[in-house]
Amino acid sequence: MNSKILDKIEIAQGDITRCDADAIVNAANTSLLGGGGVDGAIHRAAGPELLAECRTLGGCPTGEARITGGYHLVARYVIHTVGPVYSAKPKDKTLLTACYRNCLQLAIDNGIASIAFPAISCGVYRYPIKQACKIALDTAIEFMSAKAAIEKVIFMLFSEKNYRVYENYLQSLR
Ligand code: AR6
Repeated sequence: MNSKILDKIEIAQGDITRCDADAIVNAANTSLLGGGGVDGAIHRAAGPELLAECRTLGGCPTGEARITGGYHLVARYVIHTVGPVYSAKPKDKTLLTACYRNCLQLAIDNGIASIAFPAISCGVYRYPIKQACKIALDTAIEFMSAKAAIEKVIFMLFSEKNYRVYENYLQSLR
């Protein structure tokens, strides 16, 4: 494994709304009009201006991503993506991979050097954390191996259990 790529990845535990990356990723739903979990936390921290901008976007299909301002967040941008509701079918992996890829591509398109991801689909949408972690890290590594523009990808896990899953998987790649 290319250690220079792995050095661009950071695993952290905490609240993504406090993260000082250029962009934080929101695990949204197809309406982009807010919800619970990390989506609710991001909208609360960013303020009502975020919802106002989201209303202009007309939603987002599962697997795709959209970008808005960060408003009252430390992060300048929010990249909203819609993960799959876990169904134990092969399309889950295809869609979750697309979420990570599309967020990273939007970051490059907008000159974003650092981006923080939550564990997309691993809450209300019930994606098993070990499978989702492998998809998240493998996709980020593959993407950064092909395109060098992103300097830092942070995976911000809310729970200690999920943090350890990511740490263990990253260690296994070193
Ligand atoms: N910072 C980082 N991670 C968080 C935070 C936070 N502040 N809060 C929760 N998490 P979820 P999903 C973790 O349910 O499964 C919403 O209602 C959480 O522990 O937020 O993609 C949307 O509107 C979990 O590991 O997102 C959709 O309807 C992870 O973030 C639906 O939920 C994702 O959990 C999306 O479901």
